[in-house]
Formats: sequence, C-alpha cells, structure tokens
Amino acid sequence: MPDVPPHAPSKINLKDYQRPSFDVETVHLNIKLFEDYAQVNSTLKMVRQTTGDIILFGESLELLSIIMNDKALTSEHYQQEDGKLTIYEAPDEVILDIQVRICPQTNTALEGLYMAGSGDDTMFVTQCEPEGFRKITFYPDRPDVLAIFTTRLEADKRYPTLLANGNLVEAGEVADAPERHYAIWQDPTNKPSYLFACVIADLDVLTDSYTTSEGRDVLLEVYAKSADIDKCDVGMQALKDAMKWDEVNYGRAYDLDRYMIVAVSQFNMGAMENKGLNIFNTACVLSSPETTTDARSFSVKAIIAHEYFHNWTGNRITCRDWFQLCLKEGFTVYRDQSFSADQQSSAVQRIDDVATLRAHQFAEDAGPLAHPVRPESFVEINNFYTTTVYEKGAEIVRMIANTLGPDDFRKGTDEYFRRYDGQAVTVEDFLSALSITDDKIEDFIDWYRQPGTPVVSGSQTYDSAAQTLTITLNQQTRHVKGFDAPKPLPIPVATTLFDKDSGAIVAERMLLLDEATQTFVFENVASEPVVSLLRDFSAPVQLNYDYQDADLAFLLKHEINGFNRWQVTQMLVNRILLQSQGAKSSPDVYLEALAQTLPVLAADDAMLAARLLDIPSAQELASAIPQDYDPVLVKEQRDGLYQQVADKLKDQWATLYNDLPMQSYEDSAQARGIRALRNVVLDMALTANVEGAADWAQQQYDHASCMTERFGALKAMVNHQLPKANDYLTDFYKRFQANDLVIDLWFSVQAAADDVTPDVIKSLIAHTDFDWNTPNRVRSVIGAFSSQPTVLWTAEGLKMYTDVIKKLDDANPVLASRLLQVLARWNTLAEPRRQMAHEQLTDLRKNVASKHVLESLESV
Ligand code: 0A1
Ligand code: ZN
Repeated sequence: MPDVPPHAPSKINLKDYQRPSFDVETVHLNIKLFEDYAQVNSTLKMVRQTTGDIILFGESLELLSIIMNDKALTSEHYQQEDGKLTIYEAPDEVILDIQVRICPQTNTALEGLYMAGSGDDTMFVTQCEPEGFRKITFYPDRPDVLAIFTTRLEADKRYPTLLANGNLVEAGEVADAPERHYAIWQDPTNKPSYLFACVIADLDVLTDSYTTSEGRDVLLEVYAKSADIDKCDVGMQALKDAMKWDEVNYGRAYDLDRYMIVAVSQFNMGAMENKGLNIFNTACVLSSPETTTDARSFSVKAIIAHEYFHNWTGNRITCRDWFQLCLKEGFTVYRDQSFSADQQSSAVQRIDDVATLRAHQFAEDAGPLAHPVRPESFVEINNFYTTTVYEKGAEIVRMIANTLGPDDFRKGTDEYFRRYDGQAVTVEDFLSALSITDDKIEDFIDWYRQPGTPVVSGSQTYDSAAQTLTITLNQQTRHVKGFDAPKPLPIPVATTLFDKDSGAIVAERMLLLDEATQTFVFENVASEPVVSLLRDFSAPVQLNYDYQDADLAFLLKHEINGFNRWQVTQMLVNRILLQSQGAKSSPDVYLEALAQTLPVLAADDAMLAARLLDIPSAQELASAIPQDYDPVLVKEQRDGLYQQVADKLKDQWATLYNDLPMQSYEDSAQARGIRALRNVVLDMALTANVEGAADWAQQQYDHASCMTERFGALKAMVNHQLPKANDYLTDFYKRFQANDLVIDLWFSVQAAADDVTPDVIKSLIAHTDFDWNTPNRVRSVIGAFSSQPTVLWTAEGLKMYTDVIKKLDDANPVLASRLLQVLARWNTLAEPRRQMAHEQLTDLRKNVASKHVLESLESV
C-alpha cells in the first residue's frame, strides 16, 4: 500500500540528485512582446555530460516548434509530460531552436515574465528564482546548469526601457516596424537560469558610478516610475556603501561594468539578485523621509546590501540544487546583518535580528512545518524560502565565524571564493573550505540536517573552599516527526562571570557544548559570581538557566553589552508571562529594574531604551506554548504586563516625552533613536492615561517632520481608539493618496488595530484601493490582520482568512501559501478553537489545487 494518497503531489528528494546529462554552453533568447502575448525564440548550444536524454522544463508555454541541429522535431522525437520535455536519442552536441508563445499579460502568479503596474505605468518584468524561467521557455531550468546568455528584447516604443543582464551591445529600430525597437544584452558570466532577468517598461533612471578596488568603473542605475525617482537616493547610497563594505570585509569586488536596480510595484517577495539586474519590490527600494518610516528605510538599505552581496554568495558561487538554498541565503543574510551592524549600533542590530528569529523562526521550528536548514525533500521549493533557511541559516554561519574568530573566518571565506568561483556547490563544500584552519567546523553539518530549536538548560554550583564555579549544561532538541532522533549539536555558549559585589567581569569564555550534558569548571573564582550566558545570542537556542530574578535584575544593571541587557529583560518578561509553562517570576523585579534603568538609558542611547520596553508579540509567546494555547489568555496577560509597565512609570512619561523634542529631520542613528523612543513613550503614556497624551499624539501628527513621527502618532491614535482617530485616518489617506506604499500603511494600521473585527477587514477588502493582484496590498490587510490572534482564531476570522487563501490559490499560489503559514500552529490551540481550525483547514484542503498550498496543509 502506498503511504501517500494517489492524488498527493510528488516529493523531490535530495538523495536522488543526479547531474544533468547535458550542459548548456550558450543561450540566445529573443523575446518579442506584443499587445496580448509574447513570442520567445531560444537557441541553446548543448553538450553531453553523461548518458541520458535531454530534459527540458516548461510550464504554461505554447510550444510552436523545436528544431535540433537544423531538423524539425516531431512528437515521435520527444515527449511532453508533467512540465517536462524529454528529447530522445540526442547526439553529444546539439543546437536546439525552440519557439514558444507565452502570455505575460495574464500572468498573475508573478513568476516568469509578467505584467505589473497599470495604465501608463504598465511594465513587464521577470521573476525566475527558483523555477520561473521554465515559464519563459523550455530549458534545463536547474541551478547547476550554467550558461552564457545573450538576450534580444523587442517591443513597442511605448516601452523605451529595455533591460537584461550584462552589457548592452546593440539597440535600434525594428526594420519594417517603425513603432517598435529592440535592444541586445550580453552577459559575459556563466549563470544559472534562475538569475536571468529582463524588463520592458517606461521608467526614469537615477545614475551614479563606483570605481572598484580593482579599478573597474561601474555604472550604477536605479530605475523607477517617474513619480518615484526622487525616492531612490537612499538605495543608491546603500548600494555604494555595500560595494565598498564587501571589498573591505571579504575582498570581493564587483565584476561587471553595470549594476542596475529596477523598482516594481507587484512582486511576491522583497527583491531578487539577478546578475547585474536586481529587481526590487518598490517597498524594499524606495525611501524618503516624508513617506517612509525609519524602520522601513533601514531595511531598504539592508535589502539593497543583501542583493548586492549575492553577487558573490549566490551568483558567482551558486547552489548545486535547491536543497542547498541556505548555502547562498544563510551566508548572504549573515553578511547583510554584519553590514547593517556596521551602519548602526551593533547591539540594536543584534536585538532586531534575534527578535525576528525568536518570533518567526522559533515558531516555525516548534510547529508542524519545522524543517532542517537544508531540507531533504520538498514538493514545492517556493515553500522553503523560510526563516529557517534564511535566518537560522545565518545563525549557523555566525556560530562558525565566532568559533573561528575574524582572521580564520576570513581565511576560510577567501578559500571558499578561491576554490568554488564559477561553480554550483553544496553546504559540504562550504564547510570544507571554512574548515581549513579547524576541522571541527565540519561538525556544524548537523545544524543543517536537524530540525527543531535546541533547549539548553543549566545550573551552577560554587565551591568556596576550592574557589571553583562549575556550570552544568545540557541540550535537548524535540524529536520532529519524520526525522531521525536528534543528536547533540556543537553549541557555542558565550559565558561571562560577574563579581556580585563590584559588578566587575571575573572571567570570560566561549564554552562549546557538544554533548548531551557537560560540566565546565572555572578556577580561581573568589566568590560566587553571577553568570551571563549566551551573550550576543551565541547560538540559536532556547536558554533555560537556573537564574534567580535578582540575578537577572543584577545583569540588567551590570551587563556592559546592550544586547545582553535586552536579552535579560526578555528573559524576565518570559518568566512572567509564561507562568502556564512552568515559568516563575513576579513582575516586581522587572518593573523595578526597568524604572531604574530607563530614565538613564533614554538620555544615553534612546534606541536601546526603546528596545528595552519590548514585550514579545502574542505570536512569539504562542510559539513557546506547545499545547492548549489560549489566544485570549495570552493577550490578556501580555496587555496586562504592558499596562503595569505603563502605570509603573506613569509619572515619568511626560518628562521623557518632553526630553525627546521633535526637531527638523535628520538621518542619524541618534535622531532615529529619539524618534523610536518617542513613539514608544507616546504609546505608554496613552496606555497609562497620562493627562494630555492625546494632545501629544495630535501635535506629533500635525507637526511631524517625517513619516516615523506621523505614522507613530497615527498608529497610537488608532490603537487607543482616540476620538479623533478617524479624522486623522482620513487626513492621512488624503495626503498620501497617490503613494501606494503609504496607502499600504494606511490599510495595515487599520487591519492590525487592537479592536479590528472580520467586518473591518471585509470593508478594507471592499475599498476601491484594495487590489488582489498586488501582493503588498494583500499583505497590508491580510498579513497585518494575522497579528491579532484573538480575532484570527475565531470561526469568523478563520473563515475569512481561509477564503482569502482559496481565492489566491490559483491566481498566486506563492502568495497564498506564504499567507497560510500563519495558520500552521492550529494544532496547539486549546479546544474548542483547535477543532474549529481543523474543520476550516480540512475544508480549505478540499478547495485548493496548487501544490504550494497543498504541501502547506500536509499536517492537517
Ligand atoms: N533570492 C531572493 C529571494 C526571492 C525568492 C523568490 C522570489 O520569487 C518567488 C523572489 C525573491 C533573495 O534572497 O533576496
Ligand atoms: Zn537572498
């Protein structure tokens, strides 16, 4: 009996990997765009590598003809089945000419070549990672087939912008068709098809230049529609900063004469690193003080850097197969996080990265969609662009970098680039290069193979006679269904001992916990110290140490590193809020410690002070509750603690707020810190009912110098349901009606409001500006709504949410499946919600067809 139902989509397994039987040397693409279709002619020069037939992939293509070595093929020479075209008995060297017709105008999945924008802003762009190229033409669309691409684009002159990878070699009018023109681009680097890109549009361009450390003059271009071109400077500057940073920190210089970025309003993800022609979601490249919050603007810089860094980690060295996705993503995220840490306080950067990891990746690792950083099987690779692959993947690289130290890590990365440049490789190859100075690094392979977040528990004993401190640590990882029993992983635990009286550091060591249980002895310790563990979050684990509340309060005061102070507040908060999970703290110690720390820190480091007031989101708290999760109870407890903090410092909010006056806009770390803290203080003051706080909000909105101030005020007014909130929402809408990204904020602030109801969401969906074909807009309503678990996990909330998934399943399965991930932890809910969710998800499963969504529903 098969253990999968016959209709279940089939799985692809890492262990079945086989080299392609043919390589492609060169590809000539000729893409002609017409009013309601496009014709794609391709010429592939292919050479045999191993035995076997030629296998090409193709989806949603109308095959017009195939010619092999000048001979037209008919159906007896090939077979077309399940998105595969197999050509039999091919000679060792072939020239294939293939003609297909595609329809970018109706491509709502936003993969392959698709139409974006509307009216005068219509444009055509591509998204090929991971398997979109097969929607443009038949091709061995797999990352280990590298080829030299030449691309000819032809379109009506109404689209003056014709771009593809590499260098422009020719452009002109089309003979016999004066209304049409063409451009020919040649990319001199060997690349897999997922890095192919082209753009046919009418765009303005911001131009700059950069001279590399190797003396290459590079033309830099950011393309956007004309109304947005004034919002491209932040991205351009970030690009130049990233280029320099990669030269200094990794010895990597850019390798082409041109680097282009194109902003597109309809895009499933953040951005894409296509060789020399990055395509960006407008939300991840456009930035201006008036329209973009500081947090968004900061992430614009990080994403620009991320895509640029892929040029070496992803493009020049790419993945052998899609199971190795973390090879390029984990390393590149680690690189962009390091870049960002150099642009602001490194403590705040680490706080933000760890907060994201804990909120999203830990939740994923705790639920039914848990998977290894390098999965071993999948149905649909699009479902594996996850925080596990990206963020946990980055944490593994960070552990390796910290274990080696900066010099040996650099030797290892130099070796990686030297050995594998121009190749498609595996995680094992990466580890083997990094281990040239220390072969223990290869042991980190288990981190890539084993799902689940390890829990590190521990305790200490102090022997005053021997003057030794013994720390006992043990590790445990849950056994995820379908995987081998977990084994101990190498876990670096950064540890510092503090003298209890003076607060001075007594000893500092990186402990390597690589067995189930281990003891570590510190000698010559004169009195029992307070131990600070997992400093800078030295490993992606849950820490469960036998602390007294007083130890944590001590660390909040004496820890010198800002990240560690934040980590201590988070431990205190978790011990208060997760009482049902055996935690054991009263809020008093936490409230007292905050009250003492905050006023001093506010003057010193406003950004860090703002972070210290963080209380984990309801979703993050939920991820620590393995069963009987009651969203109402968690919300009550969370809101209750927030209220207690607000009340405890009630007398101080006015002083704090007034000490953070609004000034003319400045883009410095200090100014950003002040703006962040002011927004937090405003919300606290409204929570504590501080007299006059509603006026502060209105004043802040009316006199805002930038979007961080204006949106912070609006959000506070909406969340606290101030009488004027609706007037201000109307004003906000009118002011920014022409700017889609700001209108996304307008939608999201309502959809994520504390008092949101499914009816509010329905009315937002019915708004004339709502658009199912624009993922940013869908996320601004549906994604934002999912941040309110008490409404989401109701019969009505779930019905609405699953109806959205049904609606998107066919039109845009990548988006549908990503939105669905939010419901993954339905089985940890307390009854009767669990049963209710199960019924709705079972019903959803009967009403969807995409393998993306079906795979995400496998555990239902
Ligand atoms: N490689 C990109 C992410 C990306 C993945 C898939 C996409 O379309 C389905 C688009 C972008 C990155 O890491 O930035
Ligand atoms: Zn990436």
